[in-house]
Amino acid sequence: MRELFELCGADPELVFSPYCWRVRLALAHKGLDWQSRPIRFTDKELIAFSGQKLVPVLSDGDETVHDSLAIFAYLDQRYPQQLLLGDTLAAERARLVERLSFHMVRVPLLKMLIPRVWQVIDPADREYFRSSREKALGMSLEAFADPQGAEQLFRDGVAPLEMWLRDQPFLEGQAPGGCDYLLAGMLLWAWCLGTQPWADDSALGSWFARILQAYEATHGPVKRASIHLEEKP
Ligand SMILES: N[C@@H](CCC(=O)N[C@@H](CS)C(=O)NCC(=O)O)C(=O)O
Repeated sequence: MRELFELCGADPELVFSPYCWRVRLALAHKGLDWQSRPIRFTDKELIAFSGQKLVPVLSDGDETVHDSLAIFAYLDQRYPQQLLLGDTLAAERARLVERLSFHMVRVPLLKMLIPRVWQVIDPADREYFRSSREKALGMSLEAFADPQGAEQLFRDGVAPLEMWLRDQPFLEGQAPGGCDYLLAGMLLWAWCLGTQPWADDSALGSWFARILQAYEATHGPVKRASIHLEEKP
């Protein structure tokens, strides 16, 4: 059996982690099915078998793999159809895209999404979420969150991608590959949390719609949160 341990909100059907979405998209790309095992931030005992504390964790028969990019590499090695990363050189390029997406897209989105994450997580997770994120950020959630300012940061971060996608339908060319899913996972984070800081009629918006449509065609509609932001962290 193939199981994907992934982060959920108070509603177990609301899975919103960008890293877990990368893996869902990668599994769909390979035509592989899986059982979702939604876990909350503090359900660490459910992934203790992986020897670490973060999701995604893929359990595939006797194999356990964590970390989205490591899971891409594992899937290519175990299921060579429809490669995600390809040869060593392509895998190194994907690592570069992963790092760039972390700084150029994840940081603006985090500034935008913190109040939304706060809304959807189980209230029992909130103390852990606050203390772990404040430790990592070196400041309070209130000082870091900046939903309005983050929109400009996001636009600046994705500007090179917008130009790239005006010339071709996917980051990887005529068909989607690993780099598309590394990035699309980040955007699905925003999407699932009920927001969309890109325009439908932008090249990025059309690209995202193509990836989402392909996923939904085989796996059904993606669950989105409807959020009223009166309750702040
Ligand atoms: N580099 C890892 C990052 C994994 C990661 O940060 N996962 C987050 C989900 S958004 C997590 O498990 N957070 C739980 C926690 O912070 O305790 C990957 O690409 O999979």
